Amino acid sequence: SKNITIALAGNPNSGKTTLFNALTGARHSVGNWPGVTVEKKEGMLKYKENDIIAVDLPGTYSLSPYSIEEMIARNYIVDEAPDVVVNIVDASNIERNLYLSTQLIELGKPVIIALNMMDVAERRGYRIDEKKLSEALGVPVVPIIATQKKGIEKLLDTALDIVFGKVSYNPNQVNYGKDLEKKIEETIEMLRENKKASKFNLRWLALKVIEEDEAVLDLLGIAPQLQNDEIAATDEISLEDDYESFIADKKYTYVANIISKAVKKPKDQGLTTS
Ligand code: GDP
Ligand code: K
Ligand code: MG
Repeated sequence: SKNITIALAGNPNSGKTTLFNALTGARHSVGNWPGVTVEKKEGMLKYKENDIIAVDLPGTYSLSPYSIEEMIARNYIVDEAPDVVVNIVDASNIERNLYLSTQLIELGKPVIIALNMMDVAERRGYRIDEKKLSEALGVPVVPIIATQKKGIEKLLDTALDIVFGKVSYNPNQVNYGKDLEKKIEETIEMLRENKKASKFNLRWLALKVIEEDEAVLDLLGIAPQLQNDEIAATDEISLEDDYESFIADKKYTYVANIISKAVKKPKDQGLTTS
């Protein structure tokens, strides 16, 4: 048995709080995140002899440095190092939700996708191949219906499998193309010399340095590198782009490609009544 911390992350209205309540029942406390008036919910449960702490992170569409909620979510994951990040994905809105998933996976902590609202997705005629989705992302995917407490045990068993090393965790990474991948490699090499970088996932950190993410540059004590001058030098990245939007576009393309393989959408989407 073990003490295990599970962070619940996902888009607003994906069902995080419903899942949190299903997991923890009345055994939870509500407070604020330090220094801000954003609600923090933390709860306890016992599962198969393990003491599990569940933390309901603020709902976000992204993990940029521009919003307090997004900073809280990402700082919690990178600084507090939960054993598992459960990413609640609204199956009825899957393409939009998976954009955040790609960002959560890049943080480097183990991610499990809890594919929620399966009832809604089915009613709307979506057919989601969970196995293909899991293979494409390289992370476990567990379908759930949080309001009916369906799939919760499977979700917890999957979390335990990861924590106890019964399944290996080898996520797939977004491929940003030859030019940017080379720059990521170079940036990682540069970061190996930075003591403050050592406790973070270097690929994630490198992407943030390239995006000139202010919070990460501050944290590492390095200046922006006038990246835009170098953009012109590559074939794949056009002058109008900045790295941040280039990287976001690549994530959207990656997600769209996964959706085309793993999800069948209803043909008459515009005509559904739900
Ligand atoms: P949060 O913003 O991520 O915390 O989302 P909530 O837990 O507040 O859920 C948003 C809404 O979706 C609420 O009305 C829930 O009752 C509903 N909901 C959550 N999970 C499910 C589900 O699996 N199926 C259905 N039909 N509704 C759900
Ligand atoms: K909400
Ligand atoms: Mg909530």
